[in-house]
Amino acid sequence: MDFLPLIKLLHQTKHVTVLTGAGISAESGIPTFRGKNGLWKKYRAEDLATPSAFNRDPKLIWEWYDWRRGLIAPVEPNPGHKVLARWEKIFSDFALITQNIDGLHWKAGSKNIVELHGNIWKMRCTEEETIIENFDSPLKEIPPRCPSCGALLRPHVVWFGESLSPSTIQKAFALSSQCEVMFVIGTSAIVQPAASLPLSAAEAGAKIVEINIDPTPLSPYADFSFKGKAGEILPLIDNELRKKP
Ligand code: BV8
Repeated sequence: MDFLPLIKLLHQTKHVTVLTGAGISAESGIPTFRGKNGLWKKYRAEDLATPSAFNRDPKLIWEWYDWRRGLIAPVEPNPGHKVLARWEKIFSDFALITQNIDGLHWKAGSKNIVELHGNIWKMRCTEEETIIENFDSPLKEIPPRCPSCGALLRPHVVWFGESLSPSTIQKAFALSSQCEVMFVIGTSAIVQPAASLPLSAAEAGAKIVEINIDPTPLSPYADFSFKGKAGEILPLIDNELRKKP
């Protein structure tokens, strides 16, 4: 794989934005959504990750999130997450936008993260809208209840058919349309509005760098496309970047 043209570009680049999906956490042992033994294969997204599914059977939905929390709790960030945490320090203007709710970018040391779809370690009171951080795995009580008012808590994530928070989506589109280079790592680029972020970056003149084990609907728009695992390719690019230009 020839990284030189990209490395040359990155040595002249100040503003880098990265968009990640489930693929960057795959090498940490977390199943992706649409990949082999992907989460959705066992459950249809619209059956579980929707407000109507939660209203219909909050216990079932919390059993599903408790199961996913149990998958995520013991795993560690992989070299892909760690390189992005390092890049936050070496590029003067670096932003990380993730669709992942697993919190592994935080665990890897990234600080400047836009979590588009929320975080599985946060819960929200369905009455007071207060947000509570909870790392219990397994959950002590299913469904969990608000410690102050006793109302049902829900996962602080964005479900299908629910809008993203306006401030979050505005920030994500701003970071996309102002960057010089946008990395798109481990996403099938299907779920909206996340999948439109790279297109708005390209429209604004940014170079698109896609890293994925498979082609995606975004591949035709990518200026650089590296086919392979994020946890292997990002360290290779980083090694080249460390070499003096
Ligand atoms: C909204 C949190 C306004 C919850 C998630 C028809 C057309 C267009 C849009 C719609 C439509 N119908 C409905 C919509 C809107 C819908 C949507 O986009 N649906 C899709 C399915 C068509 N979007 C919404 O509902 C959004 N809200 O639009 O509000 C509105 C309201 C009402 C009606 C209309 C509009 C909310 C979307 C957010 C939903 N919540 N997660 C939870 O997780 O429980 S989405 C969830 O799925 C993830 O967060 C992520 O975003 C998505 C999964 O995608 P990826 O992360 O990309 O994962 P995937 O498995 O698909 O792919 C993994 C990739 O990695 C693959 O390409 C694979 O090759 C690669 N890979 C694997 N291993 C590696 C690797 N790459 C590198 N290295 C490896 N090792």
